[in-house]
Amino acid sequence: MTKALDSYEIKYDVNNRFKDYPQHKIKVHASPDEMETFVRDGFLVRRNFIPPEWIEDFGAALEEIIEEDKGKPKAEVYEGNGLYFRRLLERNETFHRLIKYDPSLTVARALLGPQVSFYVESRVALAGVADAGVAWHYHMAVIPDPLPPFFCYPHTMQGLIYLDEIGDKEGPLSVIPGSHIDNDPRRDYDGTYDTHPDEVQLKFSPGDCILMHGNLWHKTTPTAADCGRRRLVLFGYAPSWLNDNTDHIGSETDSTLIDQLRATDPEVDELIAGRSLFT
Ligand SMILES: O=C(O)CCC(=O)C(=O)O
Ligand SMILES: [Fe+2]
Repeated sequence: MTKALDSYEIKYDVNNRFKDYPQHKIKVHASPDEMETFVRDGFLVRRNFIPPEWIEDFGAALEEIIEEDKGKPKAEVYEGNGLYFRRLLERNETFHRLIKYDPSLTVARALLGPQVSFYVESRVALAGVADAGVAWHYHMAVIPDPLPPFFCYPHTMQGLIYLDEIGDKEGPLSVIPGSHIDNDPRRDYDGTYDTHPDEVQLKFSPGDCILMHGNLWHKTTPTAADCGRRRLVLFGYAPSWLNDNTDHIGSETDSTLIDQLRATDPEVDELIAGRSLFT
């Protein structure tokens, strides 16, 4: 019997004359079988995804960020859920370790293509706070009805790294396998904690990760009153060409000409900045 492959190689040729038709060789950190499962089910669980010392380092970096955000007017504190922290690559260089982290980057490139963009965020639910959770949802709530002829299905990949033990009290994560590829994502359980007949409940140890498609339906079970803290590093990839911006070329400007408009008009913000989960 031959041993199953735990990695494989993809060679992408890209049709870009201006970059001399680049070739991207990717050693995918997953077996072909695992990738097939990911494509079908919409997720892949990775135990011990990060080196043990990173758990502590990410936790320490998060502690600093939690402190920095205390009392800030735009700090994200959600009753019945927890705290969120965005743009962590800009806030602490400890998270830069994830930028070229092959166990996730190569999987993202195998799923989305060689050119992907990347971000890191965090969700924290505090110890001893009951009923903190996230009801059924999916991340790419952007599918219009009717579907435009050239609609670009929101294929993205996200990763959730847990820094704490997630047992019954801390609220396991539930996912619905296969729910990421349905073009009609309106469901009667949207925004509820209802039990779903197909849900798979997952518990985690520090350093574990779930990689998932951005449109996989998931929820957490709300926390118990005697729960431990529940810290999560959330990261994600999208095709880098989606937000077709040219910020990195041409002469530089520190103009703030558009900033006020963006701050006061969500439509302008979306037109300029792209990613918009909640509009
Ligand atoms: O905390 C978790 O396990 C999941 C959180 C989540 O799904 C989210 O914040 O979008
Ligand atoms: Fe989520």
